[in-house]
Amino acid sequence: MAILPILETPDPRLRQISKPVETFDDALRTLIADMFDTMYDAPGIGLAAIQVGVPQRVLVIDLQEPDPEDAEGKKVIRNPRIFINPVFSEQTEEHSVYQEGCLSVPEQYADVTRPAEITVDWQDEYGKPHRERMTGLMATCIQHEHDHLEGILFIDHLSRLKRDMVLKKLAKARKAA
Ligand code: GNR
Ligand code: NI
Repeated sequence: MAILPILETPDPRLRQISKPVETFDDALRTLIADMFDTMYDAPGIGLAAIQVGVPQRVLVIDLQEPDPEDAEGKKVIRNPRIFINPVFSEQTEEHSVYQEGCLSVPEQYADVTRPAEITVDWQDEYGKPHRERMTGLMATCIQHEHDHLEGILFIDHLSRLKRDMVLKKLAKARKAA
């Protein structure tokens, strides 16, 4: 178990293009376990390996909101998902708008428009291939995570004006901290 430091913008490592995973070994599975620890601790609903400084095409997602126990100590059932070397096809013309955030752009949120549905091919941690049609928040989240593999952040989808507003607010929040 290890909680890894999360890179934040404008760290240039976040702009790297991540490389396909070719070796499905114990080191990969340790990385994935550490990514889940880091994501749940943050807390967040997704994490790309490059956000912890590893430029490999590995994503983890758990759309269940984050605390394993809520205020009343009720257990939230976790649904951890692993996506290695994800590839998209058959995206819809229809788009959806979601207020996105990113652990690498801490505590800043903005509406992002993306295809509402998308088909994803990927491999699991043993290299086995999978395909699934993604909708709703999962479609949004996996597109946000896939962007990280290409060095793209959600703020890159905003107008320059909105992006500058977000970056200004981030700078102000950091100064106050
Ligand atoms: O925790 C996260 N929440 C979120 C909300 C809307 C759309 C995407 C996300 S992903 C984000 C965690 C993160 O930065 N993943 O890269
Ligand atoms: Ni992100």
